[in-house]
Amino acid sequence: MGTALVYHEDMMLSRLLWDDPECRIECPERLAAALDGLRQCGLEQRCLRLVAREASEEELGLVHSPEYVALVQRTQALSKEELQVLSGQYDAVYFHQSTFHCARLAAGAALQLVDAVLTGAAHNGLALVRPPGHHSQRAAANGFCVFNNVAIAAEHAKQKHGLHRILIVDWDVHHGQGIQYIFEDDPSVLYFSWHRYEHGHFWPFLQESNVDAVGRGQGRGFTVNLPWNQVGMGNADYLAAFLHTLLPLAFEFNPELVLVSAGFDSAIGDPEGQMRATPECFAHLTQLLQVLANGRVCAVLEGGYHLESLAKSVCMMVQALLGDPVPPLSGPLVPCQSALESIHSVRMTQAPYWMSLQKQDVATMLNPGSHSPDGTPATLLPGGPTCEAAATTLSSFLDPLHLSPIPPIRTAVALTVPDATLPLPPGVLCQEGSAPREETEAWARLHKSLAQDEALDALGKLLYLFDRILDGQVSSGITATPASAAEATLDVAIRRALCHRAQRLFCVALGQLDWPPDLADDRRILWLNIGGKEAAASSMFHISTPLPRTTGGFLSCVLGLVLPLAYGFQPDLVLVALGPAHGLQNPQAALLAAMLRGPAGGRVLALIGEESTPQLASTLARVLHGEAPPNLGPFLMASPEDIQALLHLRAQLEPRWKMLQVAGEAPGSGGSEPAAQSQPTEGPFPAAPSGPPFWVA
Ligand code: X5A
Ligand code: ZN
Repeated sequence: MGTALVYHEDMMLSRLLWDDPECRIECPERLAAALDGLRQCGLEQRCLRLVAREASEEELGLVHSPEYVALVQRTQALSKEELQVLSGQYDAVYFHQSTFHCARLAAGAALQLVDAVLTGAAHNGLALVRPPGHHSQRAAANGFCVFNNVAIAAEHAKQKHGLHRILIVDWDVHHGQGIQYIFEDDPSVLYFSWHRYEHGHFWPFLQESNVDAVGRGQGRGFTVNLPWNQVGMGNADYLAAFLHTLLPLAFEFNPELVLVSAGFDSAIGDPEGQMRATPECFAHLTQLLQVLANGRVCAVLEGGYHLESLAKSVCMMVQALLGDPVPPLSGPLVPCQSALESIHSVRMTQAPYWMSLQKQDVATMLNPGSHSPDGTPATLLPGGPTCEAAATTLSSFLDPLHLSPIPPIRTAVALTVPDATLPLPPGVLCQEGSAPREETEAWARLHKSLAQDEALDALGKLLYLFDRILDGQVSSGITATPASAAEATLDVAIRRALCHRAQRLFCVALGQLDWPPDLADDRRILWLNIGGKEAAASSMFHISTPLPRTTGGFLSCVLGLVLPLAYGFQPDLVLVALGPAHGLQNPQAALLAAMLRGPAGGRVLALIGEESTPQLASTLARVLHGEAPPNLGPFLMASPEDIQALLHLRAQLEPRWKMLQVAGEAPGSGGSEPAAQSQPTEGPFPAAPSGPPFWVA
């Protein structure tokens, strides 16, 4: 079991035989670059390599008309001149004598990948293919695409594997109108696409790429379009789109399989997209999708025309699929106004179809003054340089093609009573060591509750594990402490990290845990208590919210509060502490831990109560190690109180934590400075001590 990589070198055979500036970019070197990148990073070798097969005529017929398949088949025997004439009948398409063979391999690769994942031969995977597929339609080639690889794979998953809910995430920078048309009335396929749109002025210039195309008939609400109306969208915009539009719907939909139309023309440097998301962003997007469908994520290459950007982005995605910790995102994570306008309009347009969006945007609804007389929302801000990121050279994001160092140990479990029967996945280390007695005792003197033997033992283990995380030997860990000493142990952990030059520490404290009062003004610590009596923020760095009682409420809390705070803070390290009376079910704790791997580059320490079940330790170990969290169970809408709590906190915290925003700011509301320059309103983070980041040994 692992990550499948499906490929066939014959897919490099097709190429443009005449001059056509529009089609020139879809070249064989794209596949070579992606594959070379994977080899250079040592990632290809770690995958289960599968040789692509050709899709059969019957399989192509799942989506395409027999006449169209026959037409493409006949192109094998055409002369160059005839190929050029036929190509001219479609929009942005070229045929080559090898096109039929390549396109059948591309569709076959997608099918093989889905078969591997649905039969359990692989956890997840990537099909490296060309030609791409998402623009092609029942009886038409379009936009370099001949057969609709992802649509065929989805239909196959339904018909041959009996699936009922498939999510397609299309992060290519173009609208996959082909996929949209094929599934527009099908409620078993949820299609999400973001795309460069520029109010309809970008290829393929379709009205149905806009946000108001939501599907037809039974399929209404199962097409989700997020049009980008400006170029220059970056990491924060993509993340915000996932957290505030795609993921709430995806959890509610509860897919059995996730297919990704993985185009990397949405990455920085791409001539088509003109966007700014860095390759690391695709690792994060992948990680976020891996919490769905029990981790069954099948990605199929679509576009991506800047060879280095493509190669690096593919590496990042595969790294995430393999379960490695992924590099944190750099740069200020502040979504731009235009992105927020798009996100807001998706939420408004889709709200009638999705419980998870209902009543959630009340506080951030535009005030009446910003509506035009006919009641339609006015554009929030005039066009402007809101998406212009600070001048940074492209090469600094792409060069060199190597991966950041990954700790030799991904996950360690340090329990005071090592339990040999604890079901741990292979590769998880059972840590025996403890910190030196004198050191442990010195820390223990800070708190009475740490004096008793069990607490002291637990502290010694925690300190030892924590130091290995801080040294970069271990990526993530789980440790246990007696409930009576939980708060004190957490307090020591925080101080230990600060001594170790951690600049930013995100503490998610569940249940009855209070934070160290003397650190109240220390902005190196962002403290979030889940399970408090009421939603309250005594400062921008000390936040408390009740534990939501339903799955829907819990998901809104994670996607709408915890992760926006975590990504916005960009911590060096995340501490998740399950304190007394935390009230979390194991699947909830697992989801939280899994999703918190992203913001701090995989550096997560989970602190649990000694009396919690071995299942909890085991579940946390699995997700921190990269496995998918278990399903949360049936989706139940958030209660009005939970929705209120979130709205209340969002309103209070948005001025400082911009990733919480789900709508653009109204003109004149004071916060309309250009996104890239906006600095934390409470001043910069404490000055960094000189020297390398603390986790570099
Ligand atoms: C798969 C893909 C783009 C076509 C652009 C035509 N197609 N101008 O990225
Ligand atoms: Zn594209």
